[in-house]
Amino acid sequence: MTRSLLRLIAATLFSAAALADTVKVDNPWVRATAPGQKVAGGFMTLTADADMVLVGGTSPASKHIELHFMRMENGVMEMRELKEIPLPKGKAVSLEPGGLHVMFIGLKNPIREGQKVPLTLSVKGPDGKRRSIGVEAEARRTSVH
Ligand SMILES: [Cu+2]
Repeated sequence: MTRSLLRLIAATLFSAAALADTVKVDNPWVRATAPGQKVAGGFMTLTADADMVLVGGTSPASKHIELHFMRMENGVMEMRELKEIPLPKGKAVSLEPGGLHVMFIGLKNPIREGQKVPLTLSVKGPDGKRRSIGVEAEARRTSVH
């Protein structure tokens, strides 16, 4: 297939998705890494205009994207993988340090402060169909976990 044809198909898919149920993504960012670090947390606020579910994602920056939940339990950090994160209609769901987040697993390169990291979120709509949402997460350095 030619490159322009692929682009045309992509444009058609995206415009079709724009007419359907969507998820607004606010303030997407990713934590800049320390030397040798192979994972990084990604954060944002998601607001769906229908009952949807975040089911995963992909990024050229890492081998995998996982959905995680983190909390402090008796002074011990507990982090576990979630299969999905519900996005109830009209409710802002915050992915933030110390709670829900996306995890970039197996980083191919260090993430430097100020860098834009592409991320494609996969969400499932009320019809059970999956949609892709492209996001650019800005890398920030912060000491807060
Ligand atoms: Cu995590």
